[in-house]
Amino acid sequence: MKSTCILIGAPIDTGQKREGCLMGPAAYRVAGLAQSLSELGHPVIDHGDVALAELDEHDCPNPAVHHLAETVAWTKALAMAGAAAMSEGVPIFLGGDHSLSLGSVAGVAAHAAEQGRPLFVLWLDAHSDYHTPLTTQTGNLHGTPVAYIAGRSGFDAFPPFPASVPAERICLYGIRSVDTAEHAGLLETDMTICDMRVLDERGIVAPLREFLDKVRAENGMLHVSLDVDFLDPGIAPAVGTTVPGGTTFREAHLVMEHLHESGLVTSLDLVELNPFLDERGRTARLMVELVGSLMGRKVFDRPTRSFG
Ligand code: HAR
Ligand code: MN
Ligand code: MN
Ligand code: MN
Repeated sequence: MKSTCILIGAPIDTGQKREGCLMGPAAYRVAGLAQSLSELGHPVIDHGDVALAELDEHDCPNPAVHHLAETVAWTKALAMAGAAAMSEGVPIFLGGDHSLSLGSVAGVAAHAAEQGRPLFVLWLDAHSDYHTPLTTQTGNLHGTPVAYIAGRSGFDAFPPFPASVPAERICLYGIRSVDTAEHAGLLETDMTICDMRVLDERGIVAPLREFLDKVRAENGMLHVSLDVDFLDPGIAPAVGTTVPGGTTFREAHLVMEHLHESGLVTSLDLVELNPFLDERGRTARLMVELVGSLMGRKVFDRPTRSFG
C-alpha cells in the first residue's frame, strides 16, 4: 500500500551546542528525499519548516540546562504539527537535533491515544537519550526525549506528555553510549534494550523481529526515531556526537527493509544530521537512501518470498 508522506522540517539546533543541525531539513530536500519517495509511488506533501511561536520564560533547577525556552516552544509547535499530520499520512520529521522528538512523539502519541491504539517507539541511536532536565550533565536537551516519552519526572517546564508510552513498548536499538544516571534509570524499567553487544551476538534482525511481533500482536502504531549516529561514523560522518562501532551500511538497510515489510511504521524522525560536518553530502544521501528502503525500495522485487 502506498502511504502519503508528510514532510515536516524541524530546523532545531538548540538541543545541543554545536551549530549546523538547523541546515538538516534543507540538506534532505537537496539530497532528493521528496523525489525518491515519489519514485516509489508515495504521494508527498512537504509542509515546509515549522516556525517557532513566541518564547515563554522557564527556569530549571539544573544550571547546566540551556535553551529550555526554545526547546519547550519547539516541543509545543512540533506536537501540534505532528498530531495534525498523522491524520494526513505518515509524518517524516526532518531534523534538526534529537530534541525535536520531544515534540514529534508527543504529537504522534496524542493521535494514537485518540485512535485508542497503543503507540510503540523504536529508537535507532548510539545514545539512550534517557536523561531528564534534572539529570543531564551536559545540559543538552537532545539527550532527554526517551525519558519524556516514557513519562519520567523532571519535565515540569514542558506540556505534560499526552499519553506516556510504557517502557515495555519502547525499544532502544544500537546503543553504545549511556551515561551513569541514564543507566541507573533504565535499570528500573522494562525497556527493551538492544545495545551493540546484543546486536553483535544475535545479529541485527532477530531482536528487531521480536519487537515488531509485539507491535503487531497489539495492533500498535510504530514511531521510528532514526538518529544519524545509529550508523557507524565511517559511513555517516555528518553528526556532532559520533560514537565508534555503529551499524554498517548493510545492517542499517536491512533494518529499514524489515521495517518496510512489517507494514507497521506510522511516523518517522530523521535527526542529528549536521550538514556542516558532511563530506560532499554523503550522509544526507545515505539517510535519504535509508528512508527509501524503509518506504519500500528493493534491489530485486520477488513475486513470492523465495531466496533460492
Ligand atoms: N548522554 C550525552 C548527553 O546527555 C550524549 C547525548 C547525545 N545525544 C545525541 N542524541 N546525540 O542521541 O549529553
Ligand atoms: Mn539521539
Ligand atoms: Mn545519538
Ligand atoms: Mn547530538
